[in-house]
Amino acid sequence: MIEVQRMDPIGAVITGVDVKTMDDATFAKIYQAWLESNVICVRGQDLGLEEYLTYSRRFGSVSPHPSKSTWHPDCPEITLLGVNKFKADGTLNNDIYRRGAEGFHTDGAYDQVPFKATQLYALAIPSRGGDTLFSSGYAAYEALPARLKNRLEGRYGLFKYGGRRAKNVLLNEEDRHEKPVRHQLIQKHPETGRTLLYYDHGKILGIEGFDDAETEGIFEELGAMMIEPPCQYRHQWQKGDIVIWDNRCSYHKAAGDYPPEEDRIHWRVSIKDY
Ligand SMILES: O=C(O)CCC(=O)C(=O)O
Ligand SMILES: [Fe+2]
Repeated sequence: MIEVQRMDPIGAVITGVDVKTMDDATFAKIYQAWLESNVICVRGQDLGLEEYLTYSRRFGSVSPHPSKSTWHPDCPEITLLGVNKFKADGTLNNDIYRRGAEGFHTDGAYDQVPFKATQLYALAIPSRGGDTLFSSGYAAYEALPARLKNRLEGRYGLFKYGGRRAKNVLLNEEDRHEKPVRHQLIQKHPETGRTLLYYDHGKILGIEGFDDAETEGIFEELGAMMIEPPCQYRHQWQKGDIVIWDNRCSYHKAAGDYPPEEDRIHWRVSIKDY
């Protein structure tokens, strides 16, 4: 029997299901829990590549990540996290080891249609550290001072992979020159209808309609809140966990703190709407 344990204020942990054989009514409960909780974990799964893709496609279409160098060699729709962590000279490659650990962010903001969801399946988990931290975009909106809410309402941010620091080493050279895209900073979630702040300090380049000094001031205010928003759910991984988060209304970051000599490996998929 499916059991959904809701965390407060966000997150849910689901047990008692096998995603390979689950019926539509059970999946509907999972999808609903995901919409309501921003991020959910389905525990105790044992999946091959195709089984993982089949389950992922229940949420939407699986789309290859622009970082081609980290694609699974047999399957471009799956990105490998934590693989090839050491360089040829034996030193730690921090772009792999600390991927996603630089700050709270939302995946795919550099895309005209950002990823609706990101899902990770845990194949190997270190003995300590390596958690993933989450924070809600609804809570971020609610926490904004009224003055900022008013200034940002109807405004568009410009976003690009790597942002102002042009941190794009995981991209091949030919993929580094995409144009910035525009996203409204205050949005309504397309499924829940709730208002949220859409922001990514590591990907935003500017805000339309504000001069450089005004934009910088807003970045500073938002950045102070968004680089370290309160972590509202901290996922401690178990092997066999599938975690999916809603990029439309949440921020996340990797803790980036596990013993580097140990394995921490995930299959990661990026999901868009059908
Ligand atoms: O490895 C993690 O915990 C999360 C990394 C990340 O930011 C991502 O996969 O989008
Ligand atoms: Fe991420």
